[in-house]
Amino acid sequence: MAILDLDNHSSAPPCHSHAPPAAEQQQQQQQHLHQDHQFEADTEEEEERLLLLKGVRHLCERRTILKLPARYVLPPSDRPAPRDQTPRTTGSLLPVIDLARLRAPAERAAALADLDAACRDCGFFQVVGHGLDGGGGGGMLDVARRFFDLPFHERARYMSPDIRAPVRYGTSFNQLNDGVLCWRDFLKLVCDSDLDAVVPTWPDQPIDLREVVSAYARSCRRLFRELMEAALEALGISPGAAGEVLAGCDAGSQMLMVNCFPACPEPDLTLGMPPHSDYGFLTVLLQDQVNGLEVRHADRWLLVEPLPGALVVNVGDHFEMYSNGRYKSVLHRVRVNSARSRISVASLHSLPPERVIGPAPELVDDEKNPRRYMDTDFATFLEYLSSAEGKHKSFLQTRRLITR
Ligand SMILES: O=C(O)CCC(=O)C(=O)O
Repeated sequence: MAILDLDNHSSAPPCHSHAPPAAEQQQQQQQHLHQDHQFEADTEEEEERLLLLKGVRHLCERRTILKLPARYVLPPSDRPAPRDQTPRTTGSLLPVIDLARLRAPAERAAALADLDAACRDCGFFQVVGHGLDGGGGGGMLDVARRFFDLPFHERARYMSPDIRAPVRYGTSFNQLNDGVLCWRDFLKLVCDSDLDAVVPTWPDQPIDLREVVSAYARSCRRLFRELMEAALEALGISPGAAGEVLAGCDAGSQMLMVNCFPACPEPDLTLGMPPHSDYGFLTVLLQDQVNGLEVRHADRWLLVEPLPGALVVNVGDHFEMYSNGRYKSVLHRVRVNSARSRISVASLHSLPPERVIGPAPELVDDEKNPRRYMDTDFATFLEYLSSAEGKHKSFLQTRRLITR
């Protein structure tokens, strides 16, 4: 869940609804670096620590790294298995959902059954026929790559110690809790149903970033809406109740996590992202052709082979709770490699942050389907993130009433 900082994943757009007006936010962002002297060090040790806080890209730009710094080295039990021993998702392991079939009246029932099976068995699927601009987000990946290629001082304008900042450049997973750092830098962009209000606070370099990313965010929101409508139908939710959830989706939260995983000198000792599940209803993931995403399935890690033009979609914690456990929010992680840098963009979607989420009443009955989860809200999630429990990266576990 992308639990991470509120950033990462995790989630529901942090406190977006309480964000200060755009100009004020921009001013605040620019003040962060100058104000708090967060990068000034008195000792060599401190200098080293601060260097790592500036992110993996900066580290690789400043030094030739032949050996992984100790802060990134995972204990042996948490390391990824060597690549040649990791099973890959080919064929039916990661189901492919064709939106064209969902849209064709004669094929919809069969496509809904496939979607239902994917959400129950795997929690992950790939979507083709989505019609997103650029054949699946090519423009988005390109502008993301150019953003991470900017000189550090440009990226650093968006660094902030405030994990709730709606625009934030950062590194690792959850800087608050990570004992071992992750080999990842990210740009978090909280989106809103009123996107026009937030776009002026986003980075102004590269010059086309705001235009390309906002178009991509809108496409993801439409795709999320369409998939939710289909999944609610597949679950058998009545039109009235489904309509209420869909209205919540329209006004709901969206967060883009733009991830960069630079090439890593010792990739088998670390991870780009540790095992986590996502906080919202659905996540739409765009990745370049460099693999790295691994999904937990049948007690092993499967490496997801990118399918050209496809988007990867996964069920998040909220959907598992809402479906009373029928749909699965599955652990996933990202491994890195020594040859190529990888870019991915996760779009995390949920209902508005103030909404309480719990099992749909029509999916609960005392005999066969007892309620499996407590109700939850965003405030509870924030508490979890800052607690010791937040180290385990599975908020969902803390909401379970029945563990089976
Ligand atoms: O990069 C990926 O493949 C996954 C990213 C992810 O899990 C996240 O941003 O939450």
